[in-house]
Amino acid sequence: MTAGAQVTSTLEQRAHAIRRTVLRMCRGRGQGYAGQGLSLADLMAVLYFDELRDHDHVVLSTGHSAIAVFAALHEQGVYELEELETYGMDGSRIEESPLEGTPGFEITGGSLGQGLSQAVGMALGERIKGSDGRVYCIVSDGELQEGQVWEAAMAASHHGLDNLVLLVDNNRIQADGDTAAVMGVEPIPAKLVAFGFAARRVDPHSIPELRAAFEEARSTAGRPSALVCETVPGRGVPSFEASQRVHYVRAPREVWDRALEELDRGEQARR
Ligand SMILES: Cc1ncc(C[n+]2csc(CCOP(=O)(O)OP(=O)(O)O)c2C)c(N)n1
Ligand SMILES: [Mg+2]
Repeated sequence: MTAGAQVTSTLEQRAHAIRRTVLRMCRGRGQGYAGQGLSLADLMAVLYFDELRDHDHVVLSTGHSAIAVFAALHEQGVYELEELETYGMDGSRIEESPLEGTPGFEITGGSLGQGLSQAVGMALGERIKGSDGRVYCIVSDGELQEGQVWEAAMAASHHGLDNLVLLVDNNRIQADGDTAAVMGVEPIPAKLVAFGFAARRVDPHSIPELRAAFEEARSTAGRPSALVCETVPGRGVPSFEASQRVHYVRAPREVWDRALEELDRGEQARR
């Protein structure tokens, strides 16, 4: 196996572990943001286990997608699985949308559309300090309907923030249905290019493609980068991909048990 193939295989195993944690988190209370967690797992694996360096920041603008970050932080040893299984329960630190003080999170999520503005401030701050810190900001397609995102995009390119990478979770759905039907946001890369970004679409379920895109972003000078990730809600659990193309999943325990089995079968077939 080549060195690159070895890294891919290790990161794929991480992504699988992240997906398992996502399903176990939802199984606890029988509900959660399963679609987002499953579809962001590969991105989380590459971000947290290949891309991030010491001074870097992850700004999760899409607060409700925290489940994916929690699952990645479990892989890093920040959270125990037992605690993650209290996801969304009264009194738990593991909230569906995290707070600024929740370990591993830099901003309070929940009110959508604000994270890129905060990420721009952080990226500018890193540059002013003379630090090599980079900022990775995750926004959703639904958030792109908010004007504040585009003000922030304008500021990012005005300041030439090449230490900022915008990651768009373009899953093509939002709480009220298909994004294209609610209020279309495409063509996203062309819009971001017009705002001064180096922007491209990425298959976020291909580890090699993600790694190459991050590498390209790292070598882009003088402007921010954006990776428009064509995420598949529920990715990795075929029955979820087919029938849970929804914002939020509520289901009895057997459904989560079956999903875990499906996920493991898929992983065994891949190996
Ligand atoms: C400022 C703001 N407006 C409205 C909402 C209500 N809301 C919660 S999730 C959501 C859908 C947003 O779309 P997206 O993030 O693409 O949803 P997903 O693909 O993750 O289902 C909305 C409108 C909110 N949380 N914040
Ligand atoms: Mg969406």
